Amino acid sequence: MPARAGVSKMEIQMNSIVEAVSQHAQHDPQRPAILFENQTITYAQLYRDVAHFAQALISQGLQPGERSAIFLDNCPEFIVAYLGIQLAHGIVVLVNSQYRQVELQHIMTDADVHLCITNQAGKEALQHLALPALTTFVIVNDAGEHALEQTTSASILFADFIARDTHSNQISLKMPAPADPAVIGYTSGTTGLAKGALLIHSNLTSNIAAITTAWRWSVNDRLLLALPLFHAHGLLVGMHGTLFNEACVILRRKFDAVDILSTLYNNSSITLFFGVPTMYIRLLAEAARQGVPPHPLRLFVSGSAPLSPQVFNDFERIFGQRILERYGMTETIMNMTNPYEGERRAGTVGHPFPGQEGRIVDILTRAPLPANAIGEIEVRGPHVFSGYWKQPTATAEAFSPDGWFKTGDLGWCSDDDGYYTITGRARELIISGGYNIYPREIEDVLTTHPMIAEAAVLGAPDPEMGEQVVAVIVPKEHTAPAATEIIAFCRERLASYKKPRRIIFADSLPRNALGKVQKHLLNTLLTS
Ligand code: MCA
Ligand code: AMP
Repeated sequence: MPARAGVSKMEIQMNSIVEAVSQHAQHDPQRPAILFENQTITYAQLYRDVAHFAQALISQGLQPGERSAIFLDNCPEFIVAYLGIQLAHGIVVLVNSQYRQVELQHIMTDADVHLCITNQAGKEALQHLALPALTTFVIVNDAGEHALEQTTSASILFADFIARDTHSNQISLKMPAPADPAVIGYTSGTTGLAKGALLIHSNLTSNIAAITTAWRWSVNDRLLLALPLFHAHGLLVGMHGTLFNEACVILRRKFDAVDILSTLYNNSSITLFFGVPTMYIRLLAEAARQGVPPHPLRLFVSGSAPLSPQVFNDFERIFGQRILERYGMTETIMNMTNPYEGERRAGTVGHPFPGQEGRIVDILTRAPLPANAIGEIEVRGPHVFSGYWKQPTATAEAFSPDGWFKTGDLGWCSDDDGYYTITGRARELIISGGYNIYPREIEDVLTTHPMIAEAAVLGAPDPEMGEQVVAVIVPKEHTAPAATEIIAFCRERLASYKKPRRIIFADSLPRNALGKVQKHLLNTLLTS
């Protein structure tokens, strides 16, 4: 069982992140946990709000295992709601704040969400959909006084929700158990409909304990966090690591290279920064523009997408530090990491975290492969999720008979020192700026357009985002809609980052004898 850094393992037990926060609040109540804009939130304040949020949910009728969604950009209320739902024994559903009609309709229905913590704009987007089960909105007022609305039974301001019923503060709270369900992260799939990956509390605590050991996270660390909290990277690594270790996070609403660079330059208390490769590319460009590199940090970490050796080397040259690249997934949180001490090797993701395993298997026979051979990466350990929400068949297909999780990523493991290198993907997936985009989801939307007969979506290299979305369109009856109209059509229905950056018109799509589109043949269109 994970223990707090610097405190005897016998003395303290943490079966969940919320239990860690509760213990830190007792141990050092005035220690700052979250710095956000002009607010400093201590561990005591954080736990008090979390407890009130949990009590308000229970008095509202929340049942153990019931799902509540968070559809918000980064803010302290996100953390309070996240931990409060877990303390009330509910399950948190994470929703990317850019999601629109198609994603929102699917996730809220699939997870059977009754209560959503969001802002006024988010509530309006959700109210336009057919979601009869979603009856309660807790509204974070992030747009100033003008956004204040009347409290009703269906809609209550966040501040009123945690303060509204002094009697509910008497409700006694019980910490979640290690095997209790904690959070569902939706991750898209080949079917076009996202699947909910259900993580239990012990997945979260075991993984953050492994990360703590590997990266030497301690109470003295201060993380500058501009990753979105609605994905695993920002929440289950950045925020969890901070709260687990009684450390401090400087939380940003969103990433802005100018702000990050000047904060790193001016604030020497920061020890950690985590980002996706696009963020490092932007920081390098901004450092070149300003001509001033920041002070060195204890650790810069990159993940969610491949970090090119070029960016790795440029960063070392300009910032004087080697980025630590690691590899993760929503279903497993963190899988592999370059060493903290020892060689951080460009283009590799290092070794499995302590207490976790990795192997390479043949993609067809599923037999383990010898070192240096390319195959599919499989992982095993206490960090691996318990299954896809309400999808027993997909869950069974995702695991080998002896419990290895099939990541869908291709790679190899070196025979001399066991470093893993990711070489590609066994599944069709575009990663743009650290966001996963499944072509099928966009193709399904495109083919609902009245003037489009067929559509195929593929990824093309992009110097800043890594990859970008390209759509090949076969119009109906020779009258093609304008490319701008096709892009607007996608943007209205899906998160804006999924919209095609480029549209290519074609007379037909190349198909094999079984009728499957041969995307490798379409790749030639990208260069023409
Ligand atoms: C924003 N836009 C994008 C992307 N982000 N387009 C393509 N790819 C993107 N990633 C578009 C918006 O749709 C919008 O278009 C315009 O850019 C401006 O939006 P804005 O929000 O201002 O963009 P930004 O702030 O510049 O965002 C770039 C970003 C962001 C900071 C790199 O994409 C980001 O935070 N990425 C990190 C994602 C992440 O945390 N992934 C982890 C998941 P328009 O104006 O036309 O509407 S993977 C994971 O969790 C696993 C466990 C792991 O291994 O980490
Ligand atoms: P998600 O499903 O959003 O959690 O994204 C997980 C996927 O991101 C993995 O399956 C990989 O394809 C990719 N990924 C994460 N970290 C890395 C990395 N360091 N290098 C290459 N791909 C990565």
